[in-house]
Amino acid sequence: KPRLYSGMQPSADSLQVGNYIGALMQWRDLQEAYDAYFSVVDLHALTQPNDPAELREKTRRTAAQYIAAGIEPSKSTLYVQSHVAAHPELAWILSTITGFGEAGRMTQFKDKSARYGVDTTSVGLFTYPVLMAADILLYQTDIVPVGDDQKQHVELTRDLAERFNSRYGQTFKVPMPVIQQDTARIYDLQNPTAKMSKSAESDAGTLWLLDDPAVSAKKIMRAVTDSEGAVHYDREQKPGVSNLLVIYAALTGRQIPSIEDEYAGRGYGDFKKGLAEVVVNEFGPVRARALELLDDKAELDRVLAANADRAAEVAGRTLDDVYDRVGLLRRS
Ligand code: AQP
Repeated sequence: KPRLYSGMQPSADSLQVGNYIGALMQWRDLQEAYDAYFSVVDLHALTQPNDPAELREKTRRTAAQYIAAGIEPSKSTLYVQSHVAAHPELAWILSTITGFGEAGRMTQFKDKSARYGVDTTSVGLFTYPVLMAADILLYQTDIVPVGDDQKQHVELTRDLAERFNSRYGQTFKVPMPVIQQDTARIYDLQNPTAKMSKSAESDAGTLWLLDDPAVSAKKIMRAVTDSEGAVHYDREQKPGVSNLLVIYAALTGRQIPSIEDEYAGRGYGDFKKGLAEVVVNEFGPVRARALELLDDKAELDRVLAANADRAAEVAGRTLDDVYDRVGLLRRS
């Protein structure tokens, strides 16, 4: 089977609906046809300020939500990035073939460092894309499903793989990004032109997977719409209603026109009630399963350890090859 690699940062207690629709639903489908590696990228999360105890908890919670959403740890390799030491080890080697200017051109770094200011921007944030390249290349990955905000990082990964291969001989597979469609992009319920995001700090605009169902329903009923009163899709003129339609369609597997037809001549109240029901039905079981998994932390940790062993074996083979090729004297 071809290989797939993807991951998420444990940057909040709960994942949000954008993570579910934009990533987890696809991962769940793709794990059938691919030898899939899904990582909780905790080393990446260290590029933001973190409380240590909270980061540990968020890491477990993120893993539990992967499983609750249908990623099967017996089918896919679902592990915590820091459990496999080869990630930062390969990142170091790759950093020695990455240009300073090349890394400086990454738009995510430019955006975030502009936001934080130069004194609070870490070197870790600067080298984040190199660690991401290591994540992907360690597994001889064929495809990397990501949002379009990550496309540039996958391009860098490809450049680094090609550079290394041409300098030291064929070592890495050059991976392909698989960019999610625009219709899989979910926006903030209160500010429907901004991407829904774990770190947006807009609680009323974010549908959390682990929200109490009554809370999710209330957030949907209060979602920003417009004064037209007609349920139809128009991203430009009606971003709020369009966003709700996209969520509805994604969670039910229905086409948007069929949902528009169902709610033709009915108000937003009815439509939102319908969507609230869909959301509660979808996430109720996911939430229950995640909480159940989190009730038995020892078992969850055992599953993660076994998966990390599997990942470490594959990653270790690539790292060994790399160390040989660059000329490091191997310990006998
Ligand atoms: N709103 C979204 N719509 C569709 N897909 C989304 N993803 C994230 N938000 C949406 C996809 O989820 C995966 C994990 O990405 P992430 O960990 O960067 O998610 P985030 O919620 O955006 O988290 P942060 O911590 O707030 O990250 P930054 O700081 O990067 O914005 C990806 O596949 C992503 O496409």
